[in-house]
Amino acid sequence: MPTDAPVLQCGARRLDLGRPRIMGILNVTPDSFSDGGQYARVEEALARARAMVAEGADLLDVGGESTRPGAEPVPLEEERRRVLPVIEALHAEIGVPLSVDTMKPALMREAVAAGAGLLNDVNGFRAEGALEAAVEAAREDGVALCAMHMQGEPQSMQRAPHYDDVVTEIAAFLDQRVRELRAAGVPRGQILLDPGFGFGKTLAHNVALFRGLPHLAGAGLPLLVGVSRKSMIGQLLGDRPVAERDPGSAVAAMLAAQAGARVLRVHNVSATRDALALYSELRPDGGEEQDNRGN
Ligand code: HH2
Repeated sequence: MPTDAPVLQCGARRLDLGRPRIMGILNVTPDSFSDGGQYARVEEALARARAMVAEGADLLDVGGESTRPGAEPVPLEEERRRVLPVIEALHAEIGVPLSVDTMKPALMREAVAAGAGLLNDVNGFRAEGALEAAVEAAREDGVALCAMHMQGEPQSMQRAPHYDDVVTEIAAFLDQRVRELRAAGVPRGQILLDPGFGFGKTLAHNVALFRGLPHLAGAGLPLLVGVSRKSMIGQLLGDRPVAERDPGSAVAAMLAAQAGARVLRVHNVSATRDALALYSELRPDGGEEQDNRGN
């Protein structure tokens, strides 16, 4: 489904959303649920980033705090130490927009100074000072903001999530975030929204939400979807372990694109690129969008 924001302004860089885009995940953490510890050193992170861009990543999301269910919060100083040198090095070397995955206002500002063009906050800019920091960066530096829905917080969010109507409630939450950002002066072309798969949601909630993606996309702002390797993929495939969830994740990314998502946040970039390319070639309407074969 088309949106009315075909280009996302990410600081000095721009992301054309005329076709679905791939956000490669770069977790510089010791404990992320699927790739923790693999890219903790700057050189390892850079090598991984180069590989993802070569495979077709259109932007990279650098995260220094795992938000998997039950994860312990990371102190600011430690998150800084993990994330900032990687963003600086990537900014100097790699041309795609860079996103920072953080809930901390101080780190948001510092990451933008280091070269990040997108602030990705799984907490939807609700921590004290986060909205102010994000709005300031959006207005002064033209960075994009991704506001995600989460019920509860990572440590406890999967204990007993509850919704009367998950799609309606999350649509209302996202709408409220947009109103606040717009009222604070953030242009529409700098806003991305994310329903937050797996963040305070049971399998049934995640499935209902996925089926509701056309409804969420219909609100007009570009949607980011992150289901890569998540437990919903494992559960829907009969308790598939994390290491075996990439084919399912690629199919889910393709289905999300078909339902209107504009940015797919994934670990396995090449599998996602192939799935999106085939979708673009084989879709029944003949494909109105550009192809996905190149970068
Ligand atoms: N999911 C994770 C982290 N950040 N950001 C957005 N916008 N949307 C998501 O769905 C999302 C996100 C969790 O996945 P991952 O980064 O692989 O794991 P961890 O939190 O353990 O580092």
